[in-house]
Amino acid sequence: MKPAPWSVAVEGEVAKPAVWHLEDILKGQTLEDRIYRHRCVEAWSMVIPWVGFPLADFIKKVQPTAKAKFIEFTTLADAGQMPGIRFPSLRWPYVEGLRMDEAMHPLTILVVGLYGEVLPNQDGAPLRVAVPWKYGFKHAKSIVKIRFVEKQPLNTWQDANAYYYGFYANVNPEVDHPRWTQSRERRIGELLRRKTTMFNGYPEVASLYAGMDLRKFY
Ligand SMILES: Nc1nc2c(c(=O)[nH]1)N[C@H]1C(S)=C(S)[C@@H](COP(=O)(O)O)O[C@H]1N2
Ligand SMILES: [Mo]
Repeated sequence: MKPAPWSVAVEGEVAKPAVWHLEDILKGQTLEDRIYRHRCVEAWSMVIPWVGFPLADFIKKVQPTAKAKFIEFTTLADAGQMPGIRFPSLRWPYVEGLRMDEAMHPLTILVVGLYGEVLPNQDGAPLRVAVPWKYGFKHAKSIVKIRFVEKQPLNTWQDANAYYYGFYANVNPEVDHPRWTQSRERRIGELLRRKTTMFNGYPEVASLYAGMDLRKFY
């Protein structure tokens, strides 16, 4: 897969719809090391040293309108470079989404690197999102389009199996996957399973969900 040159189309409820070259997205942007816990919906976890910057920084530049309630990420689906997508295991391209307040939260980052190096192709080069209080599948890799929308987007796993996978996908030890418990996780490199913590141990996001039934909005 060729991660350069790369551009991202910004569309929908936004003051300045445009195609952004990756260099322009990064222009003047300070990159930060962010060491995050990463929790897979399949009950393993690891600690990941991302390199990136707040998604909010980019959102402020493109100026969403008052109608923008959600953000939708569409990712590269190029059968020439990605022969695997000829196998219709999922409906491609892979799509993910966040509510605007989740997207604007300072913990939500656009990622361009890993372990202090440029992001490898398999980890979502050249641009992916990281949302550390949500299961890994919310982390859209190789983003080619960012769309601001009024209605909640249909993300790929919800489309594939809405009973198993919801839109929110917040790490929650009290809401089990239909086929396994989410109360524990296997941290890669450790022998014994550890307890999973609410919002993956990021309680600062709890206020985003005040009053919501997180069993219903899983
Ligand atoms: N573009 C894109 N991003 C994606 C996916 C995908 O299929 N395409 N799959 C998601 C899921 S379900 C998982 S498990 C991880 C897989 O990341 P990995 O290939 O680094 O293991 O990426 C997430 N982001
Ligand atoms: Mo996955």
